[in-house]
Amino acid sequence: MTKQKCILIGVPMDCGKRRQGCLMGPDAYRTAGLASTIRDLGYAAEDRGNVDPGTFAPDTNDGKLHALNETIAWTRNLKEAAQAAMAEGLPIFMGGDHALSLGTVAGVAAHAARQDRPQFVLWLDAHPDYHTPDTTDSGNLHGTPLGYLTGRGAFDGFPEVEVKVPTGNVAMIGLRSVDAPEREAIQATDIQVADMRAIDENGIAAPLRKFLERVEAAGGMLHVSLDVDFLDPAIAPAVGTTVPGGATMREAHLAMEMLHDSGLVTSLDLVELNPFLDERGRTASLMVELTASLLGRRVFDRPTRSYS
Ligand code: 5AB
Ligand code: MN
Ligand code: MN
Ligand code: MN
Repeated sequence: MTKQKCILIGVPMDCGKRRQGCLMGPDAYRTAGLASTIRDLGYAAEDRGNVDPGTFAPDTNDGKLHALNETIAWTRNLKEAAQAAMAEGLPIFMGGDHALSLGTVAGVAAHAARQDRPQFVLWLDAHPDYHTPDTTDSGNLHGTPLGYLTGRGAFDGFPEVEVKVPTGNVAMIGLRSVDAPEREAIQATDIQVADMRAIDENGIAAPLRKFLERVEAAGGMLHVSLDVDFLDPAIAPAVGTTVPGGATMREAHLAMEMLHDSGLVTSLDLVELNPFLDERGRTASLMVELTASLLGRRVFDRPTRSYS
């Protein structure tokens, strides 16, 4: 990865689900020293403060979908903020719940299209977040971003996704909680999936290497969306949707180290951190450490790996 400028963007978005607390995420990352950690690795890092959703009609929440108007408002503003930040460096979105990816990925994909480059998305998560407003049972829109971004189903009221992410450009790694409508839909696509069973059998390097080879061969831009619940709750308790049996500390660091060595990552979401549920900041600190690995912190230098 060339040492470009990292643009830190706080996204105190908390409306993608009912349990509150993710709005404290951006300040937890600041407190855990994300910017200085990045600078210590030799990058420039600018903290641009927080994005806001602007004005929106109050949500009555009498329908199935929770905080629909607010989520749409965030999506609009985030899409713009993401597209603008891509012209300047490597944006790191400090969330905020995973509904923020509705906007951030739409924005980075729009930027990629302008560069005539395909957008790839790596989803590190216990969940596929592949619902649509129709298929979601919970009505929590943090479970829908990949449905929206790939053009699955109707997202009434949301900005139109002019530049969809082709399902063949998506990899989901870490899955262990998949709802029935998501499973059926995923199986009908060419999304690359590595659930925890596959990781147990083959390790995390094999599916990631395969995906990175495809990104590199296509000359793609790579967005990484890192959900705290990708990690095992024993090492990352600060998330509302814990699912046991997640990635270990070393699996997660290895994935980040491989992402760094690939030189392919162009944008990053850090999502679902709920500092209210943390234990003395350990989850926030772990997410900062993982970001450091993704940006090149290492024990010894290794030759940069080519994936083509
Ligand atoms: B997260 C669930 N599939 O739709 C739903 O944390 C969970 O961003 C979604 O991955 C989890 O509510 C969303 C049961
Ligand atoms: Mn998620
Ligand atoms: Mn999740
Ligand atoms: Mn979650």
